[in-house]
Amino acid sequence: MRQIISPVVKRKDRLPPGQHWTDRLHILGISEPPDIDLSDYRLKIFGEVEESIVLTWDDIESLEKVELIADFHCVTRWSCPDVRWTGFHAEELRKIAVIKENVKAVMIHSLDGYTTNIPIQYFFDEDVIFAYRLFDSPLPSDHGFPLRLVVPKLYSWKSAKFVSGIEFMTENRAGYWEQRGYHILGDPWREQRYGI
Ligand SMILES: Nc1nc2c(c(=O)[nH]1)N[C@H]1C(S)=C(S)[C@@H](COP(=O)(O)O)O[C@H]1N2
Ligand SMILES: [Mo]
Repeated sequence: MRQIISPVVKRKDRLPPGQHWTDRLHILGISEPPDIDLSDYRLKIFGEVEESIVLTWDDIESLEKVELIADFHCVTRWSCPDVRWTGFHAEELRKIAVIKENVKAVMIHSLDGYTTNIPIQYFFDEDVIFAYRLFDSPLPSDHGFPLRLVVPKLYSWKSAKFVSGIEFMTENRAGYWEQRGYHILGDPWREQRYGI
């Protein structure tokens, strides 16, 4: 299996300003984890694509697997080092859907009603994956079962859990927390916690 070590773990300023290390992922979410039966699960790819695509769980498992090691930085100031995830690389989506050239951002949609927006160059980055395993176990429901995004270079509110949709957009648009005052980008090294 291909392994990616996110460049965030090799930075000289590995711990972003105003953060402290913790030894585990704390569970944060806007509601209880949704109940999901994998046979009913669907992942929709829509918006600015030539044709919308719907993937089943079998489709997702057949995508090339990749392992990612990355730190996880929550805007509430805890950071967890060396988290190991397994899933598929965001770039795999380019093999599945024809993404229009004028796309500027994606909106990730989740089964708990959560959304979050990511500029396209941050989404198609070397260390962005959709994960379905955490360390050596299937992704626990609290951490986003069955599928979550992992975006190591942004605060972890961008790492949406329970992902059900990926919407390609020609303009960046604010997601759930971004509408409620979180920064539109959220770069931890620039301390983009709140505000524009
Ligand atoms: N669907 C969904 N994804 C979400 C959230 C949420 O409320 N719903 N919270 C975000 C926030 S603020 C953080 S810090 C991380 C927490 O991930 P964890 O619970 O696996 O530690 O998930 C992010 N992804
Ligand atoms: Mo968070």
